Amino acid sequence: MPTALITGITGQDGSYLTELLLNKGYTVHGIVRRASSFNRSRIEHLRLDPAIEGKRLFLHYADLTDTTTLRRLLVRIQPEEMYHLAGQSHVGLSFEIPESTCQETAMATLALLEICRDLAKPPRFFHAASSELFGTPESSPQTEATPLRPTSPYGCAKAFAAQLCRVYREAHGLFVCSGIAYNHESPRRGENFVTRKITAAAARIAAGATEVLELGNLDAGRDWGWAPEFVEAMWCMLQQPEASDYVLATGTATTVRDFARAAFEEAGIPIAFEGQGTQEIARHAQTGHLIVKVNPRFYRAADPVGLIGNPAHAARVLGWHPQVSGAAVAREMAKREKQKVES
Ligand code: G4F
Repeated sequence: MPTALITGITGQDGSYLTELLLNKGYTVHGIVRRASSFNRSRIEHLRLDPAIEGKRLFLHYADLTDTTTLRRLLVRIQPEEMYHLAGQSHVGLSFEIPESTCQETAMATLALLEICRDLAKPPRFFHAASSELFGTPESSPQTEATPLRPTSPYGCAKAFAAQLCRVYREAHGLFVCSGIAYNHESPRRGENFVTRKITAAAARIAAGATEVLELGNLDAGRDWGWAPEFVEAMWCMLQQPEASDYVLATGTATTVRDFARAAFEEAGIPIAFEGQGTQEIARHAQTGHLIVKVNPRFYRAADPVGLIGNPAHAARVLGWHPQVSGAAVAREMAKREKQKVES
């Protein structure tokens, strides 16, 4: 059965992709960064399975900037497929730490492509690109042909990496695909992303916590999809006869405000928004209790506008048709979060 190597195996997408590949019979190798505390909770259930751990699932230490170790691993493992998901993934934070974001996201991708170029049998290579490539685009919805106009250091780094992937495909004949993924969420999202921040708070407040949820730009709209569906598309891309780039999106946008409204409603707390801009708040629609308030601390130096993806190419070639989007993502995440708090 095929062997796959995943960078970012401990993240949201890495964990869903590992489950998918193991279910398909793959042997999966994952690269993890050494840290003083373990951050493997998303794949712990797999590591605790004696039929999988050390038999079909192997973890290896390497840092994305440690090209010697990455090269050694690729030479030793000889994967048929490589999924490059790792890197600093918080857009807001990239304004605070632009250099390390670019090192991890842009330069590490280049290093991996260079290593693959030297291999006798290079793996099929998936690169996790992002809607942040488009930043604030001139047209909506965006396709694979929409001009890149990133608005954050993260977006610039992803644009650099995605362009290099195309160049290595065209110039060196490598099988390299970029998945231009719009926001995709799940209960495995980190709490520093707005969807999980909202749904986790909604579950705590529904269980009696007295906190007030502080958010940034409520007008921000995103094309939110369901992460387990996105990893299926990643796998499909590497099974095609030809490599290509694909927009992965649902084609609908929902504001942070509407996402929060749906999540709190699912948690049993109907909320009503009032005020505007940094003065905007949301109260419990019946009791009048303050539930959400805007804190300018969570605004970004620049925030993309008009990000909606057109997934027609993925639908046509991969047969990929995402089913869960926007408010349905909010409701599903809120439901799972509530079950977690209650259990
Ligand atoms: O949840 P977010 O932090 O996700 P963002 O910035 O869109 O990035 C995510 O999706 C990208 C596209 O797939 C990925 F490339 C990237 O790696 C990451 O997975 O923020 C979403 C929106 C933003 O407009 C932000 O300004 O929510 C707005 N927002 C409003 N209040 C907030 C908050 N974002 C966060 N994180 N926290 C808030 O309190």
